[in-house]
Amino acid sequence: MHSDKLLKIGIACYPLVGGSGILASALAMELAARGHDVHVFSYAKPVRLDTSLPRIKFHPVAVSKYKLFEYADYTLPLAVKIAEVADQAHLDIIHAHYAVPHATAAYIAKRMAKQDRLRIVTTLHGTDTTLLGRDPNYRRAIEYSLQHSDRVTTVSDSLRRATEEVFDVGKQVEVIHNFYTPGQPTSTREKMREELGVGDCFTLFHASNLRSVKRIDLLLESVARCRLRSRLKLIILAGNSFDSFAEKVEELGLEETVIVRENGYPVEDYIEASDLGIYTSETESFCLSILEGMFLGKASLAFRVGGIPEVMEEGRSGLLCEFGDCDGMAAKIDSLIENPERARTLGRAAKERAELRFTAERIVPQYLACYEKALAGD
Ligand code: GMT
Repeated sequence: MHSDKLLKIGIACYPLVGGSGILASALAMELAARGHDVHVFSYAKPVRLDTSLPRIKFHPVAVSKYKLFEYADYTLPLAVKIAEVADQAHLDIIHAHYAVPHATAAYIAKRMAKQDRLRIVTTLHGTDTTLLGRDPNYRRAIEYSLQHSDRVTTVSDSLRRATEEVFDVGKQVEVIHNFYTPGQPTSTREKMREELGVGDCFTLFHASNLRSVKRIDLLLESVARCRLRSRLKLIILAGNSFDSFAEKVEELGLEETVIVRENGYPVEDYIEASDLGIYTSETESFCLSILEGMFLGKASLAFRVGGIPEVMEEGRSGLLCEFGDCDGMAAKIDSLIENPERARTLGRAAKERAELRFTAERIVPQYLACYEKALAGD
């Protein structure tokens, strides 16, 4: 259990639509709502961070573009900004979300800061272990930064195991699952379905940054193999440009099936309009988007990779296929098109599970307890 002591917490994260920045922003706002002072560091305002809230201060990190630099450096300006704020605001904790470069910048800041109370908590989110952790150009720096973090957490047990395989962390790695607080949809299911033109088709949604680990090729293949494709739509909420997949959509004859919205917001409106989430990643430490759907009563169909089986229980609050089994995915979609009530039953169980296990009320105290252990030198 954590005490009621109010803390001064710095959070370094990415500002983009990726899950690590979204989780870090949600955590910042939840901590501020509980009375803590929260300082957020990034090169742009994180998309879901509401900086008008009391006790939230956003510190933009400016990157200088010197002619000598072929590649602009972000790690050092971030470290300098954290150290400055640590001194001025007497930060207790700097919480690095995604190790590269945040945990390294936090370590440099801690060494530079004029106060000696600053403690580092690093949360690994996924590819900082699974991709960069295996990259010889990064591995050693990440491992060093983890060894010099006071506490290290991962967002799933699967990622904890991967982390312990890849790095010698030198300390216990704690699992703190992700949480989500759904926003209110701003439209109705009927209006959104009309706007999207999905008619009475069974509607899938996929929300991601479309990076290569998301395997959009397998997503499109799975949908293309559905026998009942004429009764199906797929909404893709794309965090990045979808242009490079347009050819594949055409090649598979999916022009009438796939509806793309780049940076569609709020996600709640689109999820509400759909019937089932679909994820085909080759690696996924947690998959926050699946959780977003669960809170809105929508289950997902996904490949059995990484931490996804920790988020949903197969056959009860979601459906899984082995990685790469596009025929299996298509068969499951077809059976739900024929029996949409089954999708609704899965969705109700998904919501129940999300509300039981992955709320801010349940998860935020685990981060606070982690901060206190870091401060106590545990
Ligand atoms: O590691 C990444 O891919 C980055 C990160 C992001 O910013 O989107 O995604 C990871 O963190 C999310 C939040 O904890 C998890 O829900 C995602 O599963 C995870 N992505 C991967 O493991 C590929």
